Amino acid sequence: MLDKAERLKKAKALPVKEADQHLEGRLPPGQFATERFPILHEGDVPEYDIEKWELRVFGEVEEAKTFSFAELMALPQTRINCDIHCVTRWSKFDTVWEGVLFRDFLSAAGIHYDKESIRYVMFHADSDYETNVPLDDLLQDNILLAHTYNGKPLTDKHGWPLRLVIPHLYFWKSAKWLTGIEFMKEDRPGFWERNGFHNYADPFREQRFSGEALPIPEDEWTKKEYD
Ligand SMILES: Nc1nc2c(c(=O)[nH]1)N[C@H]1C(S)=C(S)[C@@H](COP(=O)(O)O)O[C@H]1N2
Ligand SMILES: [Mo]
Repeated sequence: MLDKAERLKKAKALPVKEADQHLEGRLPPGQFATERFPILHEGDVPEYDIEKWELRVFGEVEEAKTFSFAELMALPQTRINCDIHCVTRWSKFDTVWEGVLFRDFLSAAGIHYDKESIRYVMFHADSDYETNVPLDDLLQDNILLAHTYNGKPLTDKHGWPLRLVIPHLYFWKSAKWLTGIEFMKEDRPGFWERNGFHNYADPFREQRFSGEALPIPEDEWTKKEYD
């Protein structure tokens, strides 16, 4: 047993896989493809009593509502396959998620808002995390409130019980441990958006930072925890 622990401690990190030729168009500039699933977040991994957990919808909506996990599970469910891209330079191809499409959530859960004036949504998450996304982006057909990854419930570290998946923006927009969805008339920057990261975050246009490049070493992500 001890031997094994020692061997594991000494094990070298897997070499970073270069993107295969046929994946070229799918790898955004400045990214490296990996088969690992790095774990990145600020603060501690929260713990929940799923019976008490709830998701709040509030802000500029006709009526604020809260949803239990069971209520979300009773809504129409969708599976998506997508590539994900983190600003720290890792990309992961063909990740499979299940949950409720954001678009379906709005209609099935009866979220009414003024379509003329609501342009932005702020996602609230534990611990004290926020990220802002234009509403139009969220109405596309692969934006998911996800509870399942590769056929299994999300692990605690990857956002159980509910996380957002927005494949076409850098992955910091895909908030883990969602607690609230706020509808807004005006845009407002979230946590990373206030801390030097791009407001919109399109990986194919390399929208990493809002000003000067931040000093993130290119290989920093290879040193993070992953599974
Ligand atoms: N609640 C919360 N969600 C978060 C974060 C965070 O710090 N807190 N970090 C973001 C960042 S920077 C990334 S890259 C992804 C990482 O998700 P993963 O750990 O499942 O790979 O989560 C995003 N969602
Ligand atoms: Mo990230």
